[in-house]
Amino acid sequence: MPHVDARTIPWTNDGVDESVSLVLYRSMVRIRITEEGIAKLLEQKEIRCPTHLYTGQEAIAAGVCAALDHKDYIFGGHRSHGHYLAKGGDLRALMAELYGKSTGCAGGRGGSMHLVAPEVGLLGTVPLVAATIPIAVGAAMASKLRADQRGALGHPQHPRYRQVRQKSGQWRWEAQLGS
Ligand SMILES: Cc1ncc(C[n+]2csc(CCOP(=O)(O)OP(=O)(O)O)c2C)c(N)n1
Repeated sequence: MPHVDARTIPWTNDGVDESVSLVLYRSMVRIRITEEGIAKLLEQKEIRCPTHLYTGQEAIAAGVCAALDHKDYIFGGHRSHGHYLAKGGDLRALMAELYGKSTGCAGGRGGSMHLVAPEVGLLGTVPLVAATIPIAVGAAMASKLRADQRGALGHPQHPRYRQVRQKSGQWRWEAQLGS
């Protein structure tokens, strides 16, 4: 799946360039088809780990990940198959993780809610609600200190979000806190 760098997208009042729309659409369809396949496997009890599907939210992950630079960091919550795929995570490693295989993205130890793909900037998904907000701020802070210009995107779900947002603003770290 080619990565779209949003800074090169010719945005106009009429929408986006057709080739960009196609890439975004493919990203959304890829997530939907994957989720539908996983839903069947769950029904058949082939996959047994606790799983939260991303069906219906594909546009968010596809659009947000397209707006990020390839090296930027993202984090996810308990429902993050879409973020993993849209950021460029390997599909086979995702499926292997759901099956609990050692070839899974987290070595088969994490399952659906503990995905990781550092090679594409997904540093982890954490099912504790809002836990990734302070972690994303930390990753942004580390990037700032290294001066390697990576952004970090966390997942607000909680009042703690406001508290960390204040800290983030106060320290001027480049963390984006979006859904
Ligand atoms: C700190 C913490 N408290 C409670 C839970 C239990 N819990 C799991 S999912 C969830 C709701 C999350 O809602 P939302 O962020 O809107 O995501 P959705 O599942 O609706 O996509 C809760 C409260 C948790 N995982 N972590």
